[in-house]
Amino acid sequence: MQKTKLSHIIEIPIIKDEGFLCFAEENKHIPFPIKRFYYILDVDDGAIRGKHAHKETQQVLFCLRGSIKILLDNGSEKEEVFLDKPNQGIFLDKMMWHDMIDFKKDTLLLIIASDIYREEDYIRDYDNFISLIKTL
Ligand code: T46
Repeated sequence: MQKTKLSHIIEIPIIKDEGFLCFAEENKHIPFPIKRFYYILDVDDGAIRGKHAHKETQQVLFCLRGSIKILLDNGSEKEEVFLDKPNQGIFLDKMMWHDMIDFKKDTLLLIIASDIYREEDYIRDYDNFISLIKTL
C-alpha cells in the first residue's frame, strides 16, 4: 500500500508468464466486501467524469489501459493522482469528492465498489458536499 496525501494506492499481485494476470480478493487486496464492478472506456476527448462524492460507497479504481488523472478533494484539501499501471488502484473512500480527467483514447477503467448502484448515495452538488462534510 502506497500512501498518497488524501488516500492510498492499492497494489495487487501481477503474475507474468505468457502474458500478465492480475487478481484481487475482497477484504484482502480490496478493503471491503465487493458488491459491484463497472468499467468505463471510450471516453470523449476532454471529458470530465465523476464530479461527485459518495455518502457510503467505497471504491477502488484501476486504470487497466491508458492513463488518467483523478482529482481528490476531502472538503479541505485537494490532490491529483496519476494512474497508468493495471495492478495499481486508487482507493476512493466515502465522502471523497472525485473528478476523472485527461482520459486517453485507449483508457479503460475498472471500478470495484462496496455497494450496488443507488443514486441516493451520490452527492452531485459541490456546495452540498461541503455542507455535509462540515456536519461530520
Ligand atoms: C464513480 C466514478 C468513479 C448505473 O446505472 N449503474 C452504475 O453502477 C453506475 C456506476 C452508473 N449508472 C448510471 C448512472 C448514470 O445515469 O450510469 C450513468 C453514468 O454515471 P455517472 O455519470 O455517475 O458516471 P461517472 O463516470 O461520472 O461516475 C462513475 C460512477 O457513477 C461513480 O460512482 O465513483 O465513476
